[in-house]
Amino acid sequence: MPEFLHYLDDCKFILVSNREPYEHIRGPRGIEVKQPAGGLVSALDTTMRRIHGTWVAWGSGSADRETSDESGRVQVPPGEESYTLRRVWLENSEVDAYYHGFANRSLWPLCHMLIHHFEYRTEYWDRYRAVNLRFAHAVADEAERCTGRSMAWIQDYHFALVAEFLRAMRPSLFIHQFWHIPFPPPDILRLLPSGSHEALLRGLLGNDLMEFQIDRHALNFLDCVAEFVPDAEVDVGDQTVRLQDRIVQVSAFPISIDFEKYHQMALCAPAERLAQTLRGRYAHGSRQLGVSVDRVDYTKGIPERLRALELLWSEHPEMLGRFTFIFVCTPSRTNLPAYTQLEREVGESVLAINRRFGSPDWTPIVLINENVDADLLAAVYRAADICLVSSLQDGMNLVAKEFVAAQVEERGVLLLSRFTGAAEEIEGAVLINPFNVDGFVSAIRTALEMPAEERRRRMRRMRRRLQNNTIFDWLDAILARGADIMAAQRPSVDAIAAGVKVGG
Ligand code: ADQ
Repeated sequence: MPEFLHYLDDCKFILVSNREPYEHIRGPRGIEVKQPAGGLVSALDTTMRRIHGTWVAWGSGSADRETSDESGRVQVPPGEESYTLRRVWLENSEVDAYYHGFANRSLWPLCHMLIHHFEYRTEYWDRYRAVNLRFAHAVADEAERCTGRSMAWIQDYHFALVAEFLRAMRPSLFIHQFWHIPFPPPDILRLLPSGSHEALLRGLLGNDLMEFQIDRHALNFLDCVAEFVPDAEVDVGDQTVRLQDRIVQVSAFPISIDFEKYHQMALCAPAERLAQTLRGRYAHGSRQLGVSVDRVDYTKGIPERLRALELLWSEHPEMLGRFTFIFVCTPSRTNLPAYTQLEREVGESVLAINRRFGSPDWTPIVLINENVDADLLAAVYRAADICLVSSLQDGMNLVAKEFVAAQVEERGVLLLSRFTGAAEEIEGAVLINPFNVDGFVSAIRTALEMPAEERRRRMRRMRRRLQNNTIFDWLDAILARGADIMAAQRPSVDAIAAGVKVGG
């Protein structure tokens, strides 16, 4: 892991995300601490422990209030206390309108260009603004507590308006934001009621640096700014926006995973034993093993994947019994009807496929409907011969990268939707268009029939790429770029601090 402290010099680092890294929960045995699963939280937590920054997040745990001080602050991790977690309190009605509402019913489908799922309510937008303002106040307060310049790093689409609010409160703060999901072109963003698409863009232009997964998303953002923010000057070649007297830089930084961790988890003896057991059970003889892993989400192309499998087995009966598919599919966002309905549909389709094609010695699809620990996932990835990622749109898709990192025997073929950020970054996968079911079916056949040597060649190429582009390289690139821009801004920031108008 690279050392990040030197980028920050004497400046305080404030991270902002919707989810908190530690939740205090009241359980039968008293208060317990829970760390949410996920590679991103764990990589950011490791970094925060080293740089002793402050993490501002929604205090969502049932015992969060009683474990924090009157400003919502608590030292974490428990027992180590190396950085500050500053919790922001939200009422249930605010979570409904800001998080389940504007973030997940409006922005999420819009950014993924799945507009039939797009819903907008004035209340969603009003609450989103109010919650973003509250987060901005919390960050400004944290920045106030230190003498030097601070750097605020905002995560994701829950906080499109925070940077602009913050800039008005603390003009000298360095603010940047990583947008984890795609950014839509102007014709899609204009579905937001007039006024709110411009407000959203102005919110993001409060940043000094806007970070996207891939260039295409950055270019969509620049196109939207050119179209909807009349006083902004966009330079597409330089990827900058001039707004009033400020320059906003826009860039792509493809996120990744902790490659070494996944590699080691897949390599260890228990994972090897489990992979053998799985192969013995589901892929004996010439039978192969397929895998897919996702949250149940309409962006992930799950019905499209099931349709392709159904068509494969109905149109090519010689493929019956040739492979078993492990479908790891965790329910998510279960308070939104679109998600519960999809979960029901997935369960029903799997049952129907298994009834139609299964035989006494073969179950075509094994559905695992729950959250699976990362070390178990690593063993499943290791055991597989093919992995299907069929997102209709996806910012990056970390499952694709985890599969590659866990393929220690270099046997597996990655079938990857061309609409994922990962498809634009790594070479060696078999690319698919999930909307083209016949193409999808023939790609599955190609993968199943691919000779071992070609599989190895492709997998090696992808592994080499990911080994040198881990989540820590991603963090390093972002912080290095932030530090460069901060250094270049120093004279004008000093002038702001001194109350002098630059060039005046
Ligand atoms: P997600 O939409 O959640 O992330 P993805 O990038 O695939 O999508 O990450 C999912 C993570 O959850 C992976 O680490 C995976 O292992 C884990 N996961 C999924 N199902 C699981 C299960 N059943 N059990 C255990 N773990 C499971 C958003 C964007 C992506 C972007 C990431 C990071 O939508 O495009 O890649 O953020 O920026």
